[in-house]
Amino acid sequence: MALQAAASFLPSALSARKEGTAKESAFLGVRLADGLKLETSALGLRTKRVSTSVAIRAQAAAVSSPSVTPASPSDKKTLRQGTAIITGASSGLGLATAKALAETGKWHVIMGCRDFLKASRAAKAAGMEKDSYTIVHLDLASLDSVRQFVKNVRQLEMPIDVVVCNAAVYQPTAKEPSYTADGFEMSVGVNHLGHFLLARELLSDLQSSDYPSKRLIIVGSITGNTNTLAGNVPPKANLGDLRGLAGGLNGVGSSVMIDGGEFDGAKAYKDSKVCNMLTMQEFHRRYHEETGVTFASLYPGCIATTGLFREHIPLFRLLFPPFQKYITKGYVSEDEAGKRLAQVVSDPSLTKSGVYWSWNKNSASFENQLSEEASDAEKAKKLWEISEKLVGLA
Ligand code: LMG
Ligand code: NDP
Ligand code: PMR
Repeated sequence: MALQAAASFLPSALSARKEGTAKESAFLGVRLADGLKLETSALGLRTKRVSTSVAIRAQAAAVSSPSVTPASPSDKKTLRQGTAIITGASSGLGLATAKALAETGKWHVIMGCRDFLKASRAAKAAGMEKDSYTIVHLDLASLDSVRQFVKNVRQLEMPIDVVVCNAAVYQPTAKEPSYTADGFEMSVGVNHLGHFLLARELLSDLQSSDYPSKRLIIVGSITGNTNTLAGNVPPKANLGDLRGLAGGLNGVGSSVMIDGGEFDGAKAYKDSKVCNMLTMQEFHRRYHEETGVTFASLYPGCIATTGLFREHIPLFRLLFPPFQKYITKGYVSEDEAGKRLAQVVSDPSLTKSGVYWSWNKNSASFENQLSEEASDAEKAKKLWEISEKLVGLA
């Protein structure tokens, strides 16, 4: 695969040097041969200033402050460079967030991506400085890959201060389900179960970080929330009693849909987003006090131009951006959405845990209300327990 060939494209942030008898060095995430030494960029503090900043005019709980705070002299003395893992950073929101964070000089970004070459080209095209990021292979459609990713990230010997679960697939036109390596329906398998295992595995790393504000961010969406107009466009999210999930979502002994219904790709995506938002809250309930980690989710706005809609019909892809821009006014650019997520990663005022962030028309962040289902604590607990069985944690 591309990954094998990719070794020669290693960014300077991560150079792999063969030592002794090490024979091969398939790129990170594939395999690291014995004796392979990883050299990572020094995590020295940088002082480059942020070129742009989004003002947060906080409503509700948030306190007013600039989004990605420029380095100040006192920061220089006290705050080391942070390390943020972002899944699916090869395009769209993930890439824009990686860029926004890297540009501040305060963050080193570990890009967890399934396609190394694509990620490498995307980072270069976005103008990210070579030593501001490290690409590590991660295919969320395989639990083995997730476990391998965790091992590889640990071998980098960088602290893990923030984890952003951002990657997703959306299959609105699929007639038949497709499956992950472990046999789960793809949308829920990648968007929820892959991230669930990843987040659970990395929690101890977050806990042991000495960074002042450690965060686990899971990207949610308005379309999973039936208390909004967007969430009422059919098919609507609904997890039901989770009987399909409990049956393994494999289409063999059970339905491929969480609620036990017929396959519907658009619904599976929306269901997966409900899972993301429920998971964030369950993490908060179980671990916030014990670990000090901030758990949060967000709706970054409608980023109508991203690769998320790649499988939709061409007419949709043509009309969706102007529809969102001029009719719903819910549209945001990838850059703007990236700055929003970067705020949730690093803004000193957004440390509240268990929160779902949204932004108003003036790009001011506020704590938003989740739908009844997406804030159902009983369901969150059940989802957690079934999910941990499916990914082999219980
Ligand atoms: C499905 O179609 C697709 O089949 C599926 O593939 C997937 O994409 C899925 O949700 C995603 O959608 C839904 C389909 C049917 O909607 C359409 O896209 C049809 C478009 C029809 C266009 C109508 C005219 C709009 C104005 C013209 C603008 C031109 C640009 C068009 C661009 C199109 C891109 C979208 O959906 C329907 O059945 C249509 C009706 C949906 C209305 C839903 C609103 C219900 C509101 C109910 C009230 C809720 C109360 C909540 C209160 C909250 C208060 C805050
Ligand atoms: P994109 O398709 O641009 O980005 C999705 C990313 O996920 C890509 O980098 C993709 O990798 C990666 N990915 C997909 N499958 C896997 C996998 N199996 N393993 C690892 N990575 C994978 O979409 P967006 O940027 O729009 O989506 C990002 C997040 O934002 C998602 O969580 C989505 O639900 C959320 N969101 C998006 C909205 C929008 O309007 N676009 C609105 C609300 C939320 P590759 O590049 O290799 O395909
Ligand atoms: Mg929606 C205020 C109105 C609003 C917002 C913010 C969105 C966001 N959408 C809105 C309204 C409508 N949409 C209306 C009235 C319609 C019917 C015409 C409509 C349709 C529609 C479709 C077909 N919208 C869509 C689709 C998709 O395929 C997208 C989707 O559901 O992906 C799961 C989508 C979206 N609308 C949004 C957002 C943010 C999306 C996509 C991304 C996501 O939730 O992750």
